Parts: sequence; C-alpha cells; structure tokens
Amino acid sequence: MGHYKSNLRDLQFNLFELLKLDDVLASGEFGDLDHETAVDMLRELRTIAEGPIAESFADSDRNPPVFDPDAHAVTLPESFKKSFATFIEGGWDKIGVAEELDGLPAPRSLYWALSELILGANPALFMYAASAGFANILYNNGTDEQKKWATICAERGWGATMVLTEPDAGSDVGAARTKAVKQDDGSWHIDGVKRFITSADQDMTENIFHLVLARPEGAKPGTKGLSLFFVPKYHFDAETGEIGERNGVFVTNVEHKMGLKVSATCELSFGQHGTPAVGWLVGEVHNGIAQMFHVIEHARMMVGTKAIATLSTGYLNALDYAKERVQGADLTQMTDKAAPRVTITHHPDVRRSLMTQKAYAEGLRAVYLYTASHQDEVAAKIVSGADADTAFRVNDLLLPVVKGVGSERAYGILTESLQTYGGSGFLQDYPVEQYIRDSKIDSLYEGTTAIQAQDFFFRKIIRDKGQALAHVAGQISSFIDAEAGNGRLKTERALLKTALDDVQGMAATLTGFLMSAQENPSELYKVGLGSVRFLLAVGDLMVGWLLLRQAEIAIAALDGGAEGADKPFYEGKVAVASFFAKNILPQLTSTRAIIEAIDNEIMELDEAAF
Ligand code: ST9
Ligand code: FAD
Repeated sequence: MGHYKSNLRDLQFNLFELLKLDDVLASGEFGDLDHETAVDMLRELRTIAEGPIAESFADSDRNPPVFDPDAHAVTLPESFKKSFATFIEGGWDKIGVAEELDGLPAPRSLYWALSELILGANPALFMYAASAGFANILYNNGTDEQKKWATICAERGWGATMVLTEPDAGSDVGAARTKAVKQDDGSWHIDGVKRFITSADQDMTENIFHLVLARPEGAKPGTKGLSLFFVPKYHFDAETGEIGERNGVFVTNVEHKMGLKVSATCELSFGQHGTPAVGWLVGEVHNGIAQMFHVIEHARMMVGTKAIATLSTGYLNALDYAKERVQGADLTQMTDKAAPRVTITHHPDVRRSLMTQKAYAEGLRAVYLYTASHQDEVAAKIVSGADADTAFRVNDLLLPVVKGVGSERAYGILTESLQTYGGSGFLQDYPVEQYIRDSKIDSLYEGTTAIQAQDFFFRKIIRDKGQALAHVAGQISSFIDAEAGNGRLKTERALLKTALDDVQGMAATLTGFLMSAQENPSELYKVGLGSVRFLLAVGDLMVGWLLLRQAEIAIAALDGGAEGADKPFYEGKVAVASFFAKNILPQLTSTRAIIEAIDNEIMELDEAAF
C-alpha cells in the first residue's frame, strides 16, 4: 500500500450532493460527459494515483534530481519518470484542456477534483505534466501562428514553465530587470537571469517552452512595463514540430530544498552563454502581466488544492494509525493501573485533534470545489445563482482564500497529523514528515500569504466595491435564515451568524483604516497589520458555512434512512460541522476585537528594538 490515501467518497459527496454536478452536466455544456463517465474517471484516476503515481513519492524525495552544470541539464529519478509516464500515457494531462488541443473539456469542479488526486499522491508530477494547460493559455493569448505552436506543444507533450522571479524581484515582480530586445525578423532576444523556476529542465520531454516576463528596451518600470515571451529550449519546425537548434536559455543552478525535492527549482539564464535566447512576443501585444495572470490564477488554485490534498492524506494516514495504536488506559480509568489499554482514538485530546484535521481537510476541500464551481458560468448559476459577471468576481475573491488559507491551514494542521503518531511521526517510516516538508512551499510561492491577503482586501474587496463578498455573504445569510438542518442545527447556525457578523465587522474596520489613510497615510499600516488575520478569518467562515451546508444534506440523508457505509459517513458530516462551529468559529470574535484594537506601535518602533 502506498502513502497516498484519497477521499473519493467526500469528493463525490461535494460534487454531486453539494454542488449539483449532475445538473451542470445535464446542461449539455460539456458534451457527452455524464455522471457515469465522471465517476469512472474519478475511480480510475484514484486507482493510479494511489498506485503507480504515489509509488515514487518517497524515493524521489530521498533521491532528488541531479544537476549537471556542464551540460546545464537536470536528470530526474527513474522511479519518478515511471510515475510520470503512467499519467501521460493515460491521457490525463489533457483533461480540462480545449478540444483544439486534443483535450477533453470538463467542468472545473470535476477537473480540480481529479487534480486533487494527483496533487495528493505526487504533487510535483502535476506540475511537470501541466504543459497542456500552459499550451492552452498560449493558445488563448497567442497569434494565429502561436496557436499552431501551442497545438504542437500540447501534441508533443513538451514541458512548460512560468518565468517571473529574479533575485531582486520576488513578491515585487515589477522590479524585474531581464530585458527584451527586438530583432529585425520580429523575434526578441531575452537577456537576464531568473531564479527559482519550477521544472525549468528535466529529461522526460523532448522540448520545454518557457513563458517569460521581460522588459522591452525603453518600456516603463513596474509590472505594466513587462511583456510575455514564448522562449523554447530548442527551436523547432513550426509546421512539423521537429526539433532544431538549441536556444540560448540554460539552467545554471538547481536549488537544494527543504521539501518537494523532485520538483526541480532552477536558476535560468537567458542569453548569458554566447547563444542568444530567442523569444516571441505572446499575441504580439505588450500586456505581459495580465497575460501571465492567466497562468498565475490557475497556479494559485493548484497550490491551494495541493496543500488541501496533502492535509487530507495526512489526516487519513493519522486516522488509520490512531485506530491501531494502543497506548494508555481510558481517561475515566486513569487511577486503575490494571485497567485495559485502549487505542489512542479513545483519548479526548486525540479525538479533538483528529476532528480538527477532518474539519479543515473536508471544509477546505469544499471551499476549493465551491470556488471551482464559479469558474464555469453554468455551474455558478446552479450553485449560487451567480450570473457570469458575479461568477467571475466570486472566483477572483475566493482564489486568495483557496491559496492563502489552504496553504496556511494545511501546513499548521499537518503538524496535528504528525502529533497523532507520537514520536513515530518524526520518522521517515511514515509519510507525514515529508508532507510537512513538501507543503511548506505552498504558503510561499505563487505569492506569499501576505501578498494573498493584500490581493484579497485591496483588489478583491475594495476594488470590487465589495460585490463578490456581498454575494457570498448573502449566500451565508440565506443559509442561516433558512431553518436548515430540520431543527437540529440551531446552535450551529447561531454560531455561524456571529462569525458572519464578526467577519463583516473586520471588513468594516479595515475599510475604516483605509478611509482614514486619506488624511493620515500611516493608517494604511493597520490594514497591513490585520490583513492576514482577516483572510484566515474569512477562510474559517467559509469552512464553517460549507461544513454546515454539508451537515444539512447529511441530516436529510440520515432522515431518509441512509445505511451501510453511508451512515457513518453522514454522521461524521454532522459531527464535524457541529465541532467546527462550536470550537473554531467562536475564535473569530477575538480576532475581530484584535483587529478593532490594532495600533501602529510596532510600526513606530525602532528596528533596533526588534
Ligand atoms: C511561482 C510558480 O511561484 C510556483 C509553482 C509553479 C508550478 C507550475 C505549474 C502550475 C500549473 C499552472 C498551469 C496553467 C494551466 C492552465 C490550464 C487552463 C486549461 N488577478 O496590483 P498591481 C495584474 S511563479 C489578476 O498594480 P503591482 C493585473 O493585470 C511566481 N490579475 O500590481 C494588474 O493590472 P490592473 C509567482 C492581477 O503592484 C497588474 O497585474 N509570483 C491580479 O504592479 C498590476 O497590478 C507571484 O505570484 C490578480 N489577483 O505588482 C508574485 N493582481 O490593475 C506575487 C495583479 O490594471 N506578487 N494583476 O488590472 C504579486 O502578486 C504582487 O501583488 C504583484 C504586484 C506582482 C501583482
Ligand atoms: P520576498 O518577496 O523577498 O519576501 C520575503 C518576505 O517579505 C515574505 O514573508 C513576504 O511575504 C514579505 N513581503 C515581501 N513583500 C511584501 C509586501 N509588499 N507586503 C508584505 N509583505 C511582503 N517563481 C517563478 O517565477 N516561477 C516558478 O516556477 C517559481 N517556482 C518556485 C519554486 C520554489 C520551490 C520557490 C521557493 C520559489 C519559486 N518561485 C517561482 C518564486 C516564488 O514565487 C517567490 O519565491 C515568491 O513569490 C516570494 O518571493 P521572494 O522569495 O523573493 O520573497
């Protein structure tokens, strides 16, 4: 048995019972794709995710990629290449991709549910295999000629990267110095050094194409002066795809990392080794940052889902261990030294911990799938009554929640999964220590949590004039008012109401700081001091709400006579929602008080006093 434990039952519950995927499929928007096919896909992918895809997870951590500085080449472990081949040979990389690229369009909720299985089993594999998705973005943004290239890239399964970061341009992408110089033939020469580039070299595909942000000579400073370039590792015949000369883009270093080791993180040099790095302006328009955000939005969703997938398998592994591990007597018999020893699931603190893990793993899964449902017009209408414009805004609003909250909570709660094992959790005999190392990156790349929190408040709430937030808050209010749960969720709905009031209070306080900043600019610091807490609080509100909606469905199913394996599944849904409402949501009241009392003392403090 491999390390990966999926939760197919919960994925199906979310898709079909909570998010009405059958109605979405019945709309005809996704051709012949029907319930049976969707379930078959989930089952089939689960089987290979838990089997051959998960198989190389530990081996490729212990035997990470090898860099040859003379050849500028990265060699991946054989075990990993085998897992990768299984995925590609099954055609799984083409799901969710446009038909023009030989893909299979699918509802985004189904696409992300399938993705969770890979992201939980072997996340780096998903990233190496994302090239058809990258090609799709090139196709959508490219000229007619570039659309042709995109089909070649997808057809031949070339690797792909997103290239923004430089030593002095991390969060501040607009500080990038890599430049682009136009050539007489319409191409561009890219000149500079990028760092931390995921998948920038590997030995699994015949070519790699890089989507690179660079500044054309004379362009303005900041992100708006950046343009997006298509830079292949090898030149190729634009008709046949046949590989030609080596282009002047070379990997010049591979980082040694805490985790996610099989995902090669590379320094990538353009035009530094005597051969020009030739690139082509995507779409022949200078609109690089907006174009790159098409990739970034997808990647942020991917990172959040990766974190949540890892938390889920961490929890399920810990749960299995807890059911087997015998240690100590029942607390009520603690004074009886001869009392029978029990499995640790009998201990209240272990139960508290397991229920916390379950709540975040299942609640955050619901959050990412609810978000995904707003990535399709037809699904959004069914799920929340949102029109196309609102759906777009809600997806935008929730992306930093999926990414920022998903990554922070997963990393934090995975330490509970490790704790469940006692000292054994610290050993490499179990997967949780690797889960923790591999998931730390999720709060860092694709915009750190601080950046997500600022994006959430300034862009997704203030610039949006609160429209998307009001839509989601309206959904939560309707649930609170609707007597959900057949009389059995009254306390929980009251707790949810308090949490909603608290979050709305926090939003009002932060907005107040922003308004006061017009008179006194230092008031803006208070927004920066409160924004991450606010983002996490909204995440808790969303988790609490969606768990309670699930509980409502579960109560109806139990009342309808659910039996067999369904019975404990639904009972667990009711219990976890109630636990979260009673144990986590009340904490938002103190977060609100903290935000209301924010002052600028630490901003005024001399650095020397830190
Ligand atoms: C990285 C990669 O870390 C890690 C893993 C890689 C794995 C690869 C595989 C992933 C799979 C993905 C494949 C794709 C497949 C697709 C499949 C499809 C079928 N939303 O606020 P301003 C834009 S990579 C949208 O003034 P500053 C917008 O155009 C490195 N757009 O920003 C805006 O103009 P306007 C990741 C947004 O102050 C313009 O930017 N690095 C958004 O100039 C300027 O906005 C980072 O993430 C948004 N939320 O710059 C950097 N925000 O306003 C983090 C901005 O007119 N830093 N735009 O609309 C930031 O995000 C900064 O906030 C900043 C600030 C750079 C944007
Ligand atoms: P910094 O920006 O220096 O941040 C340092 C600290 O300061 C952080 O805590 C941050 O939150 C905080 N901070 C910075 N600015 C602000 C601000 N304005 N307000 C509040 N706090 C702030 N990049 C790519 O282009 N392509 C890739 O494929 C890619 N893959 C990566 C893979 C790995 C393993 C790693 C480690 C990084 C990768 N990156 C990639 C880069 C990644 O996106 C950046 O590391 C990330 O955006 C943060 O930038 P930085 O490391 O320079 O940190």
